[in-house]
Amino acid sequence: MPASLCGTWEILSNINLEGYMIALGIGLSTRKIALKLKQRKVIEQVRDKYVIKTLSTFRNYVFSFRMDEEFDEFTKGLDERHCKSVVTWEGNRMVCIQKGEKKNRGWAHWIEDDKLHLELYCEGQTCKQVFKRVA
Ligand code: 1AG
Repeated sequence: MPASLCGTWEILSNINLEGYMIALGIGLSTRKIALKLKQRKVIEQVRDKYVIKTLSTFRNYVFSFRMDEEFDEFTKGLDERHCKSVVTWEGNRMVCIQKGEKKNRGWAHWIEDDKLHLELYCEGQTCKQVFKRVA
């Protein structure tokens, strides 16, 4: 079982969120706001169900899933698209593939040096975020 991703995490670095948002078709004014946000990530697990919350003063994005089970994801408050998503473990990485209108879309979370890492990718753009544990 990989190191637990569960807990509350605060963002330390955020590389190429701009490119990722452009790939998702997010407009300029929303991108400007989004770039300034201090994101928090709260990851919870009850039995086989995970809840991942991305929190900010502007918007929150919350969803839940079971490992290895495809689910309908609606990226409410983000790019507002519907995806068929599935999350699996690949070694120590929690990997999500988001099938939908946007090609080559997904993300991966893992722990490295006690930090939570996240890569978000869409149509050739990758955003890389690192979080420190706060609880
Ligand atoms: C995600 O995390 C995305 C979480 O699924 C949000 C991260 C970055 C913003 C993504 C796209 C930008 C779209 C619109 C900008 C508008 C608002 C920004 C609000 C940001 C806080 C919600 C993957 C994984 C599981 O951690 O969630």
